[in-house]
Amino acid sequence: MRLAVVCYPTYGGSGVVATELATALARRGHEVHVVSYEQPFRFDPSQPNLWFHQVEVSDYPLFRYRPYTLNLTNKLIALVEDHGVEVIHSHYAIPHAQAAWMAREVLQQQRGIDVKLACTLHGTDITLVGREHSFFELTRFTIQRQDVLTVPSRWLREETETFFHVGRDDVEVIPNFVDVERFRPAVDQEAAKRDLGAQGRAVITHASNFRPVKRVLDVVQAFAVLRERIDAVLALVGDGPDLPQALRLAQTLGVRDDVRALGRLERLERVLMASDVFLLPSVAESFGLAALEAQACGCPVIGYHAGGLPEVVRDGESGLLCPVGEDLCLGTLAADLLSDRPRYQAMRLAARRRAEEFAIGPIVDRYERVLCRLLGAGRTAGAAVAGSGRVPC
Ligand code: GMT
Repeated sequence: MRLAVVCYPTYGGSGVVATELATALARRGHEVHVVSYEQPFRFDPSQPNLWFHQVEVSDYPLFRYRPYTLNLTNKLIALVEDHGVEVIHSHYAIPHAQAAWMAREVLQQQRGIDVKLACTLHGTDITLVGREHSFFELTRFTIQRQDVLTVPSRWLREETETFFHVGRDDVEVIPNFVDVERFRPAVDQEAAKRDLGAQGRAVITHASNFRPVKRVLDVVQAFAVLRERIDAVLALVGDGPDLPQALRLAQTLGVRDDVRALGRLERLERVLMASDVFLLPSVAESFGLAALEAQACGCPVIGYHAGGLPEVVRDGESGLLCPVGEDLCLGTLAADLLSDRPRYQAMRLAARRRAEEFAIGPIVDRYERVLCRLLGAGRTAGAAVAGSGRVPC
């Protein structure tokens, strides 16, 4: 299969899923062209069968706002013409699904070429941005015109169905996945803590893009509650608009000296391996990839019973979920858990087991099947073609 993958290159779940899926499909012998305005985070340029195509954004004095979507559309048209791309897989609807649909229209009407469209909806494209009046109609129109739609959770499928009037049978749930070899419990957790300057202390971690949906202030409030009982450090990984306010709140609550703002990290697993608890109190998380990666490192997750998180974290088994907004509950449950070593150790094992259910291989199989199915009879995914390492599709 010759595939174009359109994604955001930034530090965040949709770009990570798109890039790792592209890499995995390239490893299986598919020809994969990743398209974005910058080379994505976690993209490996040395991987055979995998190419990156940068969208050059036009500048002209008349353009107060640069027309990225148009440049992207033209890039997709060129990729189909020059490389015989058969499927365009957009990650995050806006503006990728619109650009893919426009490219297909041009190709069909001007060249008589039929390209298939797949779109993976990731979260705020449906729950927030896509619902804005100025995006809604076009988002609804273009997602309805995709040949296949996938979402990472049943919860996001329901949101898509309710707000965008897409039939439940037209949306396939394919969860996020994790490389369980890369994200694994530390052989020596104390050594991992030493690297963070937190030897002998509990490490509480939060990783995100620090947007309002993540409720980062609740992370700090919860940490302050826990800190009254447990000697702990709060590791904040990533960056975003709410980080400065979170640090100010830590100052106000008297815990600023225990907070480490680590910024964007290439190797998140190093911090997760040192972590004792991962906090993710989002109000509408479609899945929570970071929570999955934390569990893969044997780190229980504490968050809110909201969005798709209960589909990732088994409440009471691999983590603990509180009612939305109850940051006192988050801090108290975390402190109780860390004070009960046998229960905590059992939860660490359960977290790892839960993550193994989302191991990359079988989930890439599902994407591969869905994409290959688009190419029609005789183009199904399956065992490698003898000797070539290539799949039939
Ligand atoms: O929706 C966003 O905030 C952006 C997006 C991203 O690019 O990080 O995150 C979403 O996609 C991830 C991958 O599918 C999911 O694991 C995240 O839960 C989801 N974020 C939200 O729904 C808030």
